[in-house]
Amino acid sequence: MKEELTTDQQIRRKTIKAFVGFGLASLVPIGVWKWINSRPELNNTLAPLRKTLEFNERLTGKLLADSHLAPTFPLSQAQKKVRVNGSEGLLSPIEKDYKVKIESGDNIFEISLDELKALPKQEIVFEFKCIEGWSQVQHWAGVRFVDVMNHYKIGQKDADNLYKYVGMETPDDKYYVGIDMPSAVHPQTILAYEMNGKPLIDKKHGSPLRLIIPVKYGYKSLKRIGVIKFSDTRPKDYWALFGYDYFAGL
Ligand SMILES: Nc1nc2c(c(=O)[nH]1)N[C@H]1C(S)=C(S)[C@@H](COP(=O)(O)O)O[C@H]1N2
Ligand SMILES: [Mo]
Repeated sequence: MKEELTTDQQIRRKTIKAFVGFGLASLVPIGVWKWINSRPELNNTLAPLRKTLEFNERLTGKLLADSHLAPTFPLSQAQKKVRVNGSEGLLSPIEKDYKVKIESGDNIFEISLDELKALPKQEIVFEFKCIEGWSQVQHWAGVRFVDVMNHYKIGQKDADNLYKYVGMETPDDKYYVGIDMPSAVHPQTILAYEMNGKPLIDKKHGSPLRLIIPVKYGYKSLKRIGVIKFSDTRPKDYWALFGYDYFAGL
């Protein structure tokens, strides 16, 4: 016999369904699903490599589905005059032949800015929040960090696991941050090379490449990335050494 539901129960079930549907849809924008599901280049990859990549994607897919998105804003709301804060690690001159050093296990190499710019560009307008008490809607663009990981096959400890953390340092190692992996592969986490639609040329804002990580307070958004290293132990973190929260989540 079919179970009889009271009107109240029916409404509750519908509401739960609608809520779950809406919740999921709002968590992962369509672009992310497309990104997870398309990836045509994988079809040409050698079988064993493809397996780890598929694993990697299932994993990052799961992490993405579990993650929340920072609110975004219309472009018109982005501040033209972007506030500056913090200059640790920005005082030495920028090398002419700027490259980011990567350390992922035994895989140690460098990536140029042009190589990063060749990957898909991601824009974001979000509210940048400094723990010192100011915030500002800002417009940044660059490459998703997770895209860099997948493209260069870095950050994978073995066939089944990603490293637990990513450490980033300025070229002179005077400012440094540690980022937990779920936040590093978050779809809004980008290595930014544009601010307000123009190349990031301002040294004070981290030219030529900086981290933008909207799910965390500003002190994690390291300016002028020199080194990116993966590890299972917590990388050193400038402000955590002064007692600020290591995760700095919003
Ligand atoms: N290299 C470096 N990155 C840094 C800092 C710094 O002192 N040096 N300060 C952090 C802090 S506390 C904030 S709030 C943001 C400010 O970024 P902005 O100057 O582009 O506003 O950069 C972060 N990244
Ligand atoms: Mo800050």
